[in-house]
Amino acid sequence: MKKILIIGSCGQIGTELVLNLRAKHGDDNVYAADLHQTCPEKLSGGPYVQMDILKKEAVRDFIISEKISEVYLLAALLSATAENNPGFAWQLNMEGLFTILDLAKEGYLSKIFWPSSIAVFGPTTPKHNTPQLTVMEPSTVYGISKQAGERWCAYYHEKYGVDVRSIRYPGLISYTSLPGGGTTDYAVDIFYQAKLGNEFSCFLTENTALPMMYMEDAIRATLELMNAPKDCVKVRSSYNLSGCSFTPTEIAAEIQKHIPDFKMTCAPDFRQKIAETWPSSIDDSVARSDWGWKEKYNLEMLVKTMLEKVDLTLLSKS
Ligand code: NAD
Ligand code: AKB
Repeated sequence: MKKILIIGSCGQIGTELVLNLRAKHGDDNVYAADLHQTCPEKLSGGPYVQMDILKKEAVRDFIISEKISEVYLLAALLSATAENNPGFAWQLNMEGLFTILDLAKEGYLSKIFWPSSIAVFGPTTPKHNTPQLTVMEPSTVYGISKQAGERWCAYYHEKYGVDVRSIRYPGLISYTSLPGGGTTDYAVDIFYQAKLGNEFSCFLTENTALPMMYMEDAIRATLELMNAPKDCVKVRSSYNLSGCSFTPTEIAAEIQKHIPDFKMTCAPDFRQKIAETWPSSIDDSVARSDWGWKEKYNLEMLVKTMLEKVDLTLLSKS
């Protein structure tokens, strides 16, 4: 049985990824790790370890002594938070990646997953149907760290044969945990305010279209990529992946089909500038042909599911 470690497991992606991997590989074989001292209730069905990815020697000791064979490295500062602390964002987003890539290079790990983002693209990138290979001049520290990370992943694969796999996730929408400081977070926050019966103040302008994806699709894509035969994974930087793209006006209109009184106003802040540099839609034809990716959720399904599942008690726990 392989042993899997998810670093940054208490976050938006990690919470769901741990549960999915445990269902597949057995609770005891999937270790959740995060900065938090205590294990969140949702992850208490299997092993949990308090871990700081920046404590390199402790991370190495744990992975080697526990004979971990696969790592999903999720710990990072996201776009909005990173802009407020660029130096630390660069340190966190890069140093941890080298620690894990080096362990794989030395033969301790057989496979790594490391997520990239649509933030690797920038203002000079074609905005619509952004291709897999295109101009990439990111203008945020988060985007720069993801682009550099992609190049290092490709380098470690090419030079040292490291089996590292990656997806450029769009903005992810989920109900299990709250998002962690991104530019796409409005598309999660909107559901809580709609269910509370509040007017929603959106930090982007009405017509800012961004690529988004429902979490179930993102987790399925991650597992499909990780399970794909090595030869099918031809892109070792990171794969474009598309779910559905929409604007704040479009998601609000879809919510109004279920909650007719729902109202949204827009008060753009610094995140608007970030969003303007990102694509509005993504061409993921390479992921489709290399490992058979196909999304399931469109905007209509996403909104219906989120309105059913969003749990307002999460707000008081955060
Ligand atoms: P998140 O902010 O919700 O979770 C990150 C987790 O990492 C948190 O639980 C945090 O406590 C933990 N963490 C932070 N510093 C740590 C450290 N030093 N050591 C160990 N753990 C630490 O983020 P997320 O949304 O789950 O994103 C996970 C990854 O996916 C990130 O690399 C992010 O860039 C990428 N990504 C996310 C999205 C999205 O929409 N959620 C989109 C594109 C890419
Ligand atoms: C963010 O907005 O920072 C993330 C992302 C798209 O990487 N959701």
